[in-house]
Amino acid sequence: MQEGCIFCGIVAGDVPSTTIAESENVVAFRDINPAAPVHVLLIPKAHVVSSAAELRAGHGELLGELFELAASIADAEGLEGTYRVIVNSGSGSGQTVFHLHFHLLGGWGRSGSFPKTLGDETGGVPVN
Ligand code: DGP
Repeated sequence: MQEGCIFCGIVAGDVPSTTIAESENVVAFRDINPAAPVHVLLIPKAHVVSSAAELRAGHGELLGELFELAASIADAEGLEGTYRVIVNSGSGSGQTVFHLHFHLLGGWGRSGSFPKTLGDETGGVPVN
């Protein structure tokens, strides 16, 4: 637990959140400011690293666990395998909370109404 970290506060139960799923080392809760019909944050329970730039090969098992939980949440939310997982690393990319987290975004439906530019959900950077 890192002093002053809002996500550590959520894991500890000191900060309220809508937790929807957890596994041994990962917890998932709804984003307070949703940018898609389904917007869930997945975080390691421990303050392992502050941002994705600090991830190393040794974190592989944790990341596998996290992506497995993301897939099961997507199933439970009816996303049928159609979703985005986004990670902002560094304040210049839009990162505002410095406890590693992944955004699971989806629920746009099959209408083709999903954002065509990567990052539209959180800022907007053209893909091409
Ligand atoms: P990022 O910009 O990638 O660092 O994403 C941080 C996200 O965390 C942002 O979408 C808003 C969300 N957030 C910040 N504080 C809270 C909180 O206290 N509760 C919840 N549920 N989400 C939060």
